[in-house]
Amino acid sequence: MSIMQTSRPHCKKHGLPFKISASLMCANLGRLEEEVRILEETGIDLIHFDVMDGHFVPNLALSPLILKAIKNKTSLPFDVHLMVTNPELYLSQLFELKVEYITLHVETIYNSGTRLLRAIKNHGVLCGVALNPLTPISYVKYIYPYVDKITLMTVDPGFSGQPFITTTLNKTKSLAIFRRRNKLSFDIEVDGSINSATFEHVLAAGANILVVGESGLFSRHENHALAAQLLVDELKHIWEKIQQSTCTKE
Ligand code: S6P
Ligand code: MG
Repeated sequence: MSIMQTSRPHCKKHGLPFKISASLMCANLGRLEEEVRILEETGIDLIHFDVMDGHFVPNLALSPLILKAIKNKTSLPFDVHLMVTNPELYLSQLFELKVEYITLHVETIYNSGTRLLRAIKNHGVLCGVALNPLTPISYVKYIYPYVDKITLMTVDPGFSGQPFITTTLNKTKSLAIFRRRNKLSFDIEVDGSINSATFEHVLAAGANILVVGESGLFSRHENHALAAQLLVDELKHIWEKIQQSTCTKE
């Protein structure tokens, strides 16, 4: 096991000690129902659902209306990544839709942070906080008691297809060390350009939820069932390699 990983349950479907979260904005938007079913059958763990308001980020993406149309087409849990200036405007809709995770950006909740995080937890929803690449991880010291997951953005939020920001790797390592030293159990998720070029680095750094979009998943093959299978196979191979190299070092 990587020195950065705490002991994590292995997923029953693919047998790996980390989760794979598929970014739905990168799927075929013309047949979302079929796409979520394929992802479920192939052993993907979570649906990553990007909501953008054209204000916090200069782009628009999925919306609660689309979420309503597909939420009950799969039993996979949904993680709603809110890239919006006023996340509180969306919470009641998301509670009604019974999403499993809500992930807010720390940059949007300075004035009402713990109140919003507590409201999410009080509704029985798992709570994530995302940090932009330029946001220091020191904020985690103040929010960790309220969260189930910290998402480190490894690109600037707003678009798929951007290059990985390599300085975020040290943030992931530092966060994993903080988690281990304090015997905490929150998940560490990475989002943005998570693909064959970066899997090994982010896993060795301690991430245990990988958000895969265009570059990591859907561009592998036009048949997305096959694309997802190729991804799972590659991740198994990479995880084995990481374990072997850790054993050799010990
Ligand atoms: C970006 C968004 C992400 C993307 C995903 C795209 O703002 O939060 O979830 O959908 O990162 O993947 P890729 O492989 O194109 O970077
Ligand atoms: Mg996202």
